[in-house]
Amino acid sequence: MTQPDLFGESFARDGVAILRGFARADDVALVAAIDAIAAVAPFRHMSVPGGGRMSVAMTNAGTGWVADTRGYRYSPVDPLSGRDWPDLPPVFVDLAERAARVAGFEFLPDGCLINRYEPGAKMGLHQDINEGDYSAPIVSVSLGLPATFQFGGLKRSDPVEKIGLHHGDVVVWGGPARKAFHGVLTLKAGHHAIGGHRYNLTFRKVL
Ligand code: MD6
Ligand code: FE
Repeated sequence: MTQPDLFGESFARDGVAILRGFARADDVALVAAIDAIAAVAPFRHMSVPGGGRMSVAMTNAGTGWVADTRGYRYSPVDPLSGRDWPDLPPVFVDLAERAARVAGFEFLPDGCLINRYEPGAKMGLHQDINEGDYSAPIVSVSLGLPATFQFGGLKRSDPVEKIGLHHGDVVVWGGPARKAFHGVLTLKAGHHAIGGHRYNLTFRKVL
């Protein structure tokens, strides 16, 4: 899939569809839903097995992804409160289903990891390999400040390609790309109507 786009970049990778601006029409409702989730399950900087803390602040809806010094896993419960993560809001599920359908996937997510990047935050190269079903794609929604996403290969040492992700862009990622290494470069400071940060929603089918 080669997609010339609004920003003059094109990107082609089997299993990856970039839907430019797909979530823009729902941005106000999406941010309101993020705020409602964060009021119950606040953003926090999780610890990682190496002993550090992630620069990206995270929370979840549905089945949640958690990190601590013991490792990475999914949990129905927010370890901060001991209660279930907030439910996936309908505006989230509807967007993820529609984006997946446009990209050719039948997809009903059961979890959403919500990442908040303040300027200076980044996410190192990683694979998403804690889910139960790799036939399901991941749907990834970017809101707010733009970021540079890195797509690599199936080995950490494979070369990476950079792509700009802007407010409202949705990436649907599955099939042969499902276990590709990827990361996000350090977020640059800037101004955006939703605030001086970037949100990323990654929808998964965990169970
Ligand atoms: C981010 N996204 O965009 C981090 N993972 O902030 C991810 O780690 C990611 O966007 C799997 C599939 C799509 C993604
Ligand atoms: Fe990821």
